[in-house]
Order: sequence, then C-alpha cells, then structure tokens
Amino acid sequence: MTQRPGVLITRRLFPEVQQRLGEHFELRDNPDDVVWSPAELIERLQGQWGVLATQGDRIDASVLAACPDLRVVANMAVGYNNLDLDALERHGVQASNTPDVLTESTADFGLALLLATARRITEGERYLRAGRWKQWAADMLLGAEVHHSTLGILGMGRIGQAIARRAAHGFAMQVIYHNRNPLDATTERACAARWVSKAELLRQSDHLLLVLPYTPANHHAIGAAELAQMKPSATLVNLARGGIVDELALAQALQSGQLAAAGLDVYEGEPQVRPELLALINVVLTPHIASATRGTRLAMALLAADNLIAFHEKGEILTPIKSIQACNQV
Ligand code: 8YV
Repeated sequence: MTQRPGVLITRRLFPEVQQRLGEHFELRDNPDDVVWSPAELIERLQGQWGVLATQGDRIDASVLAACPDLRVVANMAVGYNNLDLDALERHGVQASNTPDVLTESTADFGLALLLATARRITEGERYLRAGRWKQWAADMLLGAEVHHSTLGILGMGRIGQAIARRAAHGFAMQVIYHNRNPLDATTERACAARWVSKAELLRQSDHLLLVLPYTPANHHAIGAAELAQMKPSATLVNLARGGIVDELALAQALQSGQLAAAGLDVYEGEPQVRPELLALINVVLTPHIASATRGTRLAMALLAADNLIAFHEKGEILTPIKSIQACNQV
C-alpha cells in the first residue's frame, strides 16, 4: 500500500471535516487549538505534503524554505494576507482560499455591526446591566439613522456587493462605493450602487464600511488624513483586516468627536486589542466573527478540505488564489 500524504490541520475543526480528510490523508492536528509560534508551526509542518491553515498562520519564505515537502496550502478564509504568494510561487506550492461560501453570512454581520454601532446597542446593554437605567428619557442613547442614509463601501467585491443589496433594498440606503476599478453597469444596477472617488466616499458617507482585501497598498488606507475628511456624525465599520485602519488615529478621532462611532471586527494585533480602543464607549468590538455561523464555518472548512482532496486526486485546485496584483485595490 502506498503511503498517504501527510496534512497538517492548524486549528480545531469540525468532526465531519476531520473525517473527510482522514479518508485521504495522514493527519496531524491541533484538537486543543493551541496557539503555535512560527517555530512550532515549522516543526509541525516537517515532512507534510499539505496544510489546512487560516488567517493568523503566517506562511512565508522562511516557513517554505524550512518545509521543502510542502506542496499545497488550503487557507480556510477568503482573505489570504497570511500567505506570501510570491514565495509560494517560487517554491511551487499551490494555494487556495474559501470565497463565496462566506459571502452572505459576512454581509449579514456587516449590517448587524453597522446597526449595533449606529444605534448604540451594546452601549445600551452595558448601561442597563450596570443598573444605570432609571427611567425612559427622550434623549437617552440617541443614535444615528440607518434607513435612508448614505452607505459608503470601500472595496466592492462579493461581500461588499452583498452588503449593498441588503442596504439598498432592505434599508432604502443610498449606496456609494469606491474600488480601483468600477463595477460593470449590470452589477452596479443589481446592487443599486454608484462608484465615487475615495475622497467623495469619505466626504459623503454617513456610514463607511470597509470590506477590501488587505494588501501592502491598502495598509492604513484609513488614517488620520482620511478620518479628517469624514463627517463628524459618521460611523466606520471594519470587517476586513485590522491593518487597513490606523487604529491610533481612529481612537483619537473617536475620542475627540471627529468621528461619532466605530464598529470593529478585526484588529491590527489581534487577538490583542489596543487599550486606546478598549477605553472608548463609542466603539463596538467583536472578536473577528463576521463569518461565524456553524453553516458557514463548516462550508469553509469543507471547501478547504475539498481543495486538498482535488489537488491530491486530480492535481487541481478548486478555488485557487488569484495573484495579489489581480485584486481590486483602492
Ligand atoms: C475568518 C475572514 O478569518 O475569511 C476571511 O478572510 O476573515 C474570516 O472569515 C475566517 O473564518 C478564518 O478564520
């Protein structure tokens, strides 16, 4: 009997995914979800043919040089800023991500985070739980309107489009967006959105949602200069990657009243969150859970597993990562 290839699974996964992979590969896993250092990741990758990884598992030139047997990386995430694509190409290692399967639940969460932030839902809950609610008051916890307001979307990929459809058709919002390349007219019509320059987007948005890929060019795409162009009444929501926002500049803008509120699901140093953000009341903070429904996470894990199986059986990647140059930067 020929030896089955080895696959490392970097995180605790669902039993059905583990079982499916176990039918094809020799598995090395991480059932206790221990956080590995880069050296520990390299140690566990020794001799492995494939890896099922996710954001946070940095696979770069040094990892690839130390793990010459590695042939394929299945990333359980649509984002892939944890992977050095040039180094993967140089080492002849294939890579896949998990697009589409998480689009709708992530878009649901985008709206939820926007609503929670603009309507001060978590702040209201903290107020109530602290026993501070003594009576109904006409001016208590007043939030910003969501319906009929202007929603700006920075990064109009699949998730941005799904958010635009919900916002335009469900909340009668006026949707504007900015991408390096505008969408084609049919797609624009379907999500009732209009392309504007980045400067216009910052100026006009009542709520600005960030759903762009994190690339070197998008590092701190929202910094002090961009925050200064936004309306003081505006809400900023980041669903993408922490590094897209200069968090210190954001904390300062939120503290000084230059910006009304922010909803963040992602952080530059996650899982560490800056004390400057934790100290603010006008920010809703969630622990990178935009795609976290059982159905979606299971679909993501199964797609990652199927990429490994298809590559093993047919030499084919089902959802290959397109080159970084091809992504729509802003
Ligand atoms: C989670 C995401 O990171 O897909 C992405 O890029 O950011 C999220 O869906 C994913 O669940 C992996 O942890």
